[in-house]
Amino acid sequence: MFFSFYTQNSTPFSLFSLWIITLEYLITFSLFTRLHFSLPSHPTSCCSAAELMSVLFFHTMRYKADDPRNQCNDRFVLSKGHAAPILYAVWAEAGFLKESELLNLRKVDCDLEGHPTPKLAFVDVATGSLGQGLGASCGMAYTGKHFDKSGYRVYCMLGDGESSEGSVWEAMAFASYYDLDNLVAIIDVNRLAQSEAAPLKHDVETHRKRCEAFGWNTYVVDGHDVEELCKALWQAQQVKGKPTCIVAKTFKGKGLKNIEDLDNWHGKPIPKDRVDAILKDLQALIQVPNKTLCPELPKDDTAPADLSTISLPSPPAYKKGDKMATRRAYGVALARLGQASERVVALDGDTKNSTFSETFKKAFPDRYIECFIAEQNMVSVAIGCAARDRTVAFASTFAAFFARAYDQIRMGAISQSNINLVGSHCGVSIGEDGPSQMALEDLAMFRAIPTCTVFYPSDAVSTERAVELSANTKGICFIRTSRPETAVLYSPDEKFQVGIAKVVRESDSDCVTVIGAGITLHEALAAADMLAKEGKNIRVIDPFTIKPLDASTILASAKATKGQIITVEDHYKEGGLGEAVLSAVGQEPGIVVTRLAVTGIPRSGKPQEMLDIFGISAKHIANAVRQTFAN
Ligand SMILES: Cc1ncc(C[n+]2csc(CCOP(=O)(O)OP(=O)(O)O)c2C)c(N)n1
Ligand SMILES: *[C@@H]1O[C@H](CO)[C@@H](O)[C@H](O)[C@H]1NC(C)=O
Ligand SMILES: *[C@@H]1O[C@H](CO)[C@@H](O)[C@H](O)[C@H]1NC(C)=O
Repeated sequence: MFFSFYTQNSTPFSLFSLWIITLEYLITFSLFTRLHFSLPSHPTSCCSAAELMSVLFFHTMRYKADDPRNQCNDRFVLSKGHAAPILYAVWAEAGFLKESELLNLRKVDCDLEGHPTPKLAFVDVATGSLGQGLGASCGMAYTGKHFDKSGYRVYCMLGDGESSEGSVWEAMAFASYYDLDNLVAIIDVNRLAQSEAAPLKHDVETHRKRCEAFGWNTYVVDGHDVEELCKALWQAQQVKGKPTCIVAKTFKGKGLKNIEDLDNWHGKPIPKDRVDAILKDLQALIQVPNKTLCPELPKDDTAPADLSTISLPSPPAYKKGDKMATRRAYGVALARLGQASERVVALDGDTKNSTFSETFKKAFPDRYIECFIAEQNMVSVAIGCAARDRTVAFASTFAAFFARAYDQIRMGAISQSNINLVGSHCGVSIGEDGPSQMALEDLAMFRAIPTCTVFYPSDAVSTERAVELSANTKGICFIRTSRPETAVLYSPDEKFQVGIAKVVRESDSDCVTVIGAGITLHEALAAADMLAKEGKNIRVIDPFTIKPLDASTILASAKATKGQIITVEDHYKEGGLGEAVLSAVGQEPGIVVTRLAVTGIPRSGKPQEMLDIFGISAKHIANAVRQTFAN
């Protein structure tokens, strides 16, 4: 309440005594929070931020301390996640955690882990791989401003060392481009990083210039001056049209005698023989008796998320034999799903007319976020948008370019995020654009993500169902789409499920099971036609999801075809469809898996030429089948 006595660029002038008392409590609290830092973790990284955290959590932010994930609360992201103990300390002070619980920090049976994860209700996104918190905060702020249209604000704390990450600057550019005036970044400029000083040391002016150059309203403050912090954070709330950055000059290990501002203390516990003296020093500084601090409550202006299943409004409108690229079918599917739920949003990184997310944008311009050519940030923004189930986010680009966001995707899994990533232009079948644009590692990459479901639809009907299933599937979903036009294989009423394959060609006399997906499923069907003329029948399987893989359908088919399986994929051999099949049948005796896959670095050429050169076309599949007879 006292902050309402601030006017721009002035100090408080009335109820001064109340103000002073509150300040004293905040200062006291910041000392208390420092007291927790005798715990083993990153005490010096916490101490520099004690005042910042105190002011944020007990002066600036509005939230329900007993319901940290309430949709109306202000959000806080600790991007410098290694300072986790300070986050745990404020939530203990807020009353959500028991103070005694803090002593179980980093123990195997306690969720107060070394870095914050959403196992804790007050954590929306996992942090600890530096440079990712601000992108996620941008997603939350964009969602608050443009989708929820609510008053909650987003605060993100970064380290100065961390701000060397390029992804931080992708996020800085995004936030100012979208006028995210509900977003505040705080850089804890404590000079030191892990193994040496951060490049700018205490040069807060250069920090300021950089932030201003990126379009942010910027304040340089003494990060240990509670009153200055209260004022700067209050002013940030008044600014319209720009995000605010608080460049806070601090000292690493502040308050810890013979440790403060010294090298070589990053991530080190306070030596046992020094703890007592340090605690005594800190306690001596405390001037007022301890008192519970109470955060202000948020406005109740945000509705809870509607978590009901999202279904396509009608069956896919395709006829068998129609020609359509799965990438184009993705756009149609997402636009149709967008009719079913307002929570569906799309993001893209300037490839919307290639991935066809443009089709969604045309239908729902207000629910499309252009992320420009910054794929790492796009993934983080999507994670932020999907936090607290506020949206069902689909982010698309060329599948190859998700490789550069792999760390963000990995952190998305730890964040328990339900984002959907859609990668187009997979494999050599894109043709003329050449190897830099071809995704040939993406299946391996996404299969290795623990929470990930990997869809690889082969026609327009199954693409629609993949998009629908993905919207309702927990964990990260990846949908691999293809550039060439291919025939529709399924009728509109065909049912699809995660982990259930389709047998698309079979007879009583099949000699081999061929498994293909996307373009190679169509090559397999062409091979089946060629072989049928020679009197050889093959069974052809569309796995639909590569992870989970339908091992039982594959095994049953293999047993019906003398144990012979041929896999064919527009992907490198390592970690792709063939290896997924191998690991599914690995325990079974008498099964032989022959794998056709891309090897080496491809080149430009016509799609069909590429499939031939890299040994995954119908001709090669037919030869591989004939070979199994020769053996
Ligand atoms: C992407 C990434 N690289 C490296 C690390 C290892 N690491 C953890 S903390 C740290 C130093 C961080 O310095 P700064 O951002 O200044 O934070 P401080 O602890 O000084 O507040 C490093 C290098 C990491 N966690 N993430
Ligand atoms: C705060 O007060 C409580 C009881 O009022 C007391 O048990 C506790 O030790 C005090 N904490 C500190 C750090 O002085
Ligand atoms: C995307 O749109 C731009 C601008 O209209 C156009 O130049 C480009 O060729 C389009 N790309 C594709 C793949 O259609």
